[in-house]
Amino acid sequence: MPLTPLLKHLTIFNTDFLFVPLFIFVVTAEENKKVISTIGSTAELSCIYTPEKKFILNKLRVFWQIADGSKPCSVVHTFNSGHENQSEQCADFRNRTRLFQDKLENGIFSLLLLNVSLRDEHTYRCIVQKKDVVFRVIHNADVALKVAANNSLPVLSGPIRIHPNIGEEVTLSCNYSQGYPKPNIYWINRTDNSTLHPSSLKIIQDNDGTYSVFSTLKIEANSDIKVECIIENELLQQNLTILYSENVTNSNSTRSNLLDLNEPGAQAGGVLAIAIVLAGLAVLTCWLWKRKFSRRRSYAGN
Ligand SMILES: *C1O[C@H](CO)[C@@H](O)[C@H](O)[C@H]1NC(C)=O
Ligand SMILES: *[C@@H]1O[C@H](CO)[C@@H](O)[C@H](O)[C@H]1NC(C)=O
Ligand SMILES: *[C@@H]1O[C@H](CO)[C@@H](O)[C@H](O)[C@H]1NC(C)=O
Ligand SMILES: *[C@@H]1O[C@H](CO)[C@@H](O)[C@H](O)[C@H]1NC(C)=O
Ligand SMILES: *[C@@H]1O[C@H](CO)[C@@H](O)[C@H](O)[C@H]1NC(C)=O
Ligand SMILES: *[C@@H]1O[C@H](CO)[C@@H](O)[C@H](O)[C@H]1NC(C)=O
Ligand SMILES: *[C@@H]1O[C@H](CO)[C@@H](O)[C@H](O)[C@H]1NC(C)=O
Ligand SMILES: *[C@@H]1O[C@H](CO)[C@@H](O)[C@H](O)[C@H]1NC(C)=O
Ligand SMILES: *[C@@H]1O[C@H](CO)[C@@H](O)[C@H](O)[C@H]1NC(C)=O
Ligand SMILES: *[C@@H]1O[C@H](CO)[C@@H](O)[C@H](O)[C@H]1NC(C)=O
Repeated sequence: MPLTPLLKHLTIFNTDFLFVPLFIFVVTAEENKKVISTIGSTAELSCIYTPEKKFILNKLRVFWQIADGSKPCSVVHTFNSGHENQSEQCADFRNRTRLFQDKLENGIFSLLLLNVSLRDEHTYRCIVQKKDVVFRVIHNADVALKVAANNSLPVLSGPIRIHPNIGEEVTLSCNYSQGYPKPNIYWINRTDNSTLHPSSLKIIQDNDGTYSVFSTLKIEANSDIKVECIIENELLQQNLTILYSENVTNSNSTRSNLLDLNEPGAQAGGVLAIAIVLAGLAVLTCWLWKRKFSRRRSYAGN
């Protein structure tokens, strides 16, 4: 019984009929590329069409446009018959776009977009025309630009250079700013790699579109603390981690004794105490002597 559907599948898969849509799928996957770029960096939007022979530049047009269609202005970069013509370029892209001038004739029409910002998240379309008698489209490609932000590192804080007492409640806080897209946060106990649940977690989107994270973790210091805060950027497949590590004091009495012995005041106090004891002993000895003598004297006097 279970064999029948499986066999059916295999038969269908082997027919040439199914091979056609599969082939089409491969082509679309190649032409619709995704590029991930971080804020402030330069993105390369790829558009490559390798010709049989070199292109003649004054018979070539390259248009880079925003393909979304939602924006009022869609012109990103224009190369027309041997010259760049940015008269129609959207103000957003002014001075931020470059073609590989010396590679155009080899069919490399890729665009460099400088100083990427969150507003640049679009699907871009490259349209290449070649003139034989009239200009005709010979190639087009779409590139989806995804923008990520990771310009800062998480900041983790807790009690600094104060060893918490055993059993004491300790609060750690982990902040992160200006991430994009919305980050994930994890607290990990590095002693056994278990996940800890934050006591508070606030993720807010700032005016510039980036996200900030504020999280706290309350733990009971039952043993030495080794806790990590992880900020995950799923788009970049990147984890930013920061570790908090602090040893706890085994018992409060041991701690205070150790501390006291190391303090100069305590040493002076110790010396004073010994002096007082010695003085007391001296006084006692004197008194005993005196008593002995006076007894003798009175005996002698009798
Ligand atoms: C710390 O000292 C207090 C009183 O001195 C005592 O009640 C408490 O049990 C001590 N804690 C530990 C962990 O030794
Ligand atoms: C640039 O293109 C505009 C129209 O899009 C045209 O009016 C202008 O003459 C062109 N400039 C050059 C230098 O070709
Ligand atoms: C573009 O660059 C030119 C020269 O480098 C400069 O004069 C112009 O102000 C710049 N435009 C913008 C919008 O930054
Ligand atoms: C990059 O773009 C931002 C705005 O998105 C601007 O504030 C900054 O000055 C630009 N940096 C450079 C080097 O042009
Ligand atoms: C952000 O990501 C880029 C690319 O993955 C990496 O080169 C850079 O070091 C990262 N920045 C920070 C602050 O981690
Ligand atoms: C995190 O942000 C909160 C609220 O702004 C602040 O009280 C705390 O000190 C910050 N922690 C760190 C480690 O910067
Ligand atoms: C971390 O794991 C160790 C070992 O399982 C455990 O003893 C300790 O209490 C844990 N720390 C926290 C803060 O949960
Ligand atoms: C915890 O995970 C790290 C890598 O993420 C590994 O190096 C370490 O040995 C692990 N520790 C334990 C106690 O499983
Ligand atoms: C980041 O860390 C989390 C928690 O340990 C893990 O689930 C995730 O797979 C990590 N992501 C990457 C890209 O390493
Ligand atoms: C905690 O104690 C271990 C040895 O017991 C030492 O190696 C480590 O440096 C200490 N860590 C801190 C933060 O004091």
